[in-house]
Amino acid sequence: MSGAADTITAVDVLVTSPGRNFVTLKITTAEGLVGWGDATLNGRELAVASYLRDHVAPLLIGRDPARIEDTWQYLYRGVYWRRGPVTMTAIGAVDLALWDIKGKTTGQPVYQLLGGAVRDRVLTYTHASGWEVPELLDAIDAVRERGFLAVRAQSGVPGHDLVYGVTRGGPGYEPAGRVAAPVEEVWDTESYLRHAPGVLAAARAHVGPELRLLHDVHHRLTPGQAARLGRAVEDVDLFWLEDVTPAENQEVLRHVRHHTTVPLAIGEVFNTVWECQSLITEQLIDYIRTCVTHAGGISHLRRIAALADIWQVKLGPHGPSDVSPVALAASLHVGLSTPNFAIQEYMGYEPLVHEVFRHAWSYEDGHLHPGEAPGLGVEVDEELAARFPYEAAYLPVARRRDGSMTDW
Ligand code: EZ4
Ligand code: CO
Repeated sequence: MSGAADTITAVDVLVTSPGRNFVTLKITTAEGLVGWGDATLNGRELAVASYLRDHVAPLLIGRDPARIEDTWQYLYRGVYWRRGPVTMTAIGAVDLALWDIKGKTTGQPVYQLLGGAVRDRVLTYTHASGWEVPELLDAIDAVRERGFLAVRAQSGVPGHDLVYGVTRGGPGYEPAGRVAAPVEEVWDTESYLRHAPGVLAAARAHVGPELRLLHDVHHRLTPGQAARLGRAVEDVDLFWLEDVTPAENQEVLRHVRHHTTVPLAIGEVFNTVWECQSLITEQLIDYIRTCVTHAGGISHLRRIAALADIWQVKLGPHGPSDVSPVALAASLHVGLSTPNFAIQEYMGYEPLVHEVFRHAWSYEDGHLHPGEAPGLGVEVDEELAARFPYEAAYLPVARRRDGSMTDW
């Protein structure tokens, strides 16, 4: 490594769709180092690709890649408008790529640069779903056989054709379908509220006390309904109940908290520490779900973790199929080196995704490890990626039985 500062010489954006869309940032330096970042924003991929290509790439050429924090501040404060998923995902991608380069410059895996490991491996959870309870229990057994110690359980709801997190038979669940416009689902909250506690109780009775069970409500309830559901599932001993209400109005969580002791997890759609602030400092949640991609990268996720640590809130980052293997790697480097990290969501990827993104991270016995490769430990096969161009894909929308829009 030379003492002279390296400079950024090229910034490229790859949009590839090996089964689903991913936006990947590639930063190249004068010394020939390459850093990778994930810029995938599910259903709005091309907005971030344009933001990076048209507004960020020209500003990065000639900069010192070692100045990660200064570049973060430059892109965050410099934009004036601040925050928002498109801006923060773009900044997150740059941040990841620069940490990747710093790791490669120093020959260290990123977790070593973050202070080193505070644990040997990172606990992870995956998804199990079945339309009917017996199918769900089979799905839970299948993931237990793969060694998982924590499972998110989702089922169908009577009177519905489509439900978040579940497919009827068929292949694995993928929220964003390759469609020209969003699929429309009909959603009946009262029916869900009558059905879900029994499903979760059946899951607990089936697995016994040890397995960690999680459930995602996906922003569908009012505060009163959330409080009722929390009470109704208290005996299930959930690891967490996720996104019980939409979290734009965070005051309402006080009501939920007052009525139930069920552990609450929120934040996969948050982009900055400022959206987490009152939920954390008022101890209205137990787990903060911010994703390393959508919340400004490693540098900003660490800031959120540091605030959360003071208030005994733990990190449980988002990790569905739309968070690429590059971002998953980054989340694992944070997880291995952050004391108040609790659990990493890992939905898994189609085989082709593992070929396009060759990664040092690995799964074993219910845990993930980022590996020992310098940097983030993911290399992108650009030739293979180029064979799968972008395909329009959207998350569904949901309507009530009267046809009005509701939260998805
Ligand atoms: O709906 O990633 O906890 N996981 C989730 C995901 C999200 C999708 C949105 O892009 O809620 O399935
Ligand atoms: Co979720």
